[in-house]
Amino acid sequence: FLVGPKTVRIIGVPLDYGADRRGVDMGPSAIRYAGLHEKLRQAGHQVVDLGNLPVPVPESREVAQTNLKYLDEIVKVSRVLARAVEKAVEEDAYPLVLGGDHSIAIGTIGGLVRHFQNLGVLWFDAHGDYNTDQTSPSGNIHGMPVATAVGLGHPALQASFHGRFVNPAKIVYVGVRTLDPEEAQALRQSGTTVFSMHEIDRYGMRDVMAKAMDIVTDGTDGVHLSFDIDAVDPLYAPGSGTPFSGGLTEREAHLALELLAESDILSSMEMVEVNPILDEHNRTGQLAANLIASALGHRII
Ligand code: EXY
Ligand code: MN
Ligand code: MN
Ligand code: MN
Repeated sequence: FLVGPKTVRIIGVPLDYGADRRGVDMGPSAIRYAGLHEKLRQAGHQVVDLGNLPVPVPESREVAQTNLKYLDEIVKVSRVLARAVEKAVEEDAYPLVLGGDHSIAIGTIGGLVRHFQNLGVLWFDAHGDYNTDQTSPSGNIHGMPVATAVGLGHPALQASFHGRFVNPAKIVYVGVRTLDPEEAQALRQSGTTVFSMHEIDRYGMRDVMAKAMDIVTDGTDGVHLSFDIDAVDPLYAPGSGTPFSGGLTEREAHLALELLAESDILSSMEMVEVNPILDEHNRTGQLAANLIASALGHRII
């Protein structure tokens, strides 16, 4: 097996409070239905599914039009998720978090930094997710998790972090192709590394991943992969609420994750923003399951 045998602990987070479009709350089911467990077992892993965390439906809540929409709900779920993720890594299991919108990364990474001293993060996304309540054009918290993870933005969002944040120099983006103006400015000053689509076109995915893996492994004691399915071009991943053209091909995405599997550097992973309502016969759910399997060493031969 490519990737050393792991106890993969699946945690579903059916949350769509962080996004404007409904439907990503069904992402965990769509990814499970695509045969996730079987593929992971074939790759030599033990799979334990904790089911979904309880998340109240938005229809039972009121939306206040603030620059932090559904703040209380997101903070509550983040706390529970952070604890589940922390417990998993403490028990030597490999957390696999299924979203849900990208605001769930606040809980996932909050839990991870309570365990790892110096966490590396690979962030696959069309977007930067580096807004704060001060810069966000939408108030949607799924545009804010990376800023939160480095300690920027509203303190309420940082509750899960217990005062320990990710070093921006250990964050690497792959696939970025759209940023808000103030977000771009903040990112330029952040110390993170951004491999936008330009770098992927220019150097190829293989070289980009070699550089990315160097950065996130150097001096770190854990590496988290946060994969927003909108990193992949909408041609291959139509089931996403924030599609943006000019993205990764299906093959580039697989190659990136196969290279990660070969080096076996990941200690946790999350797959987010799969929206079955916008999908075509669960094509995007299947792609998400296949990408997770690739990252965990699944091979056809
Ligand atoms: N930058 C925009 C905002 O903050 O509203 C869009 C963010 C979309 C975030 C997506 C899922 O990665
Ligand atoms: Mn995202
Ligand atoms: Mn701990
Ligand atoms: Mn995105």
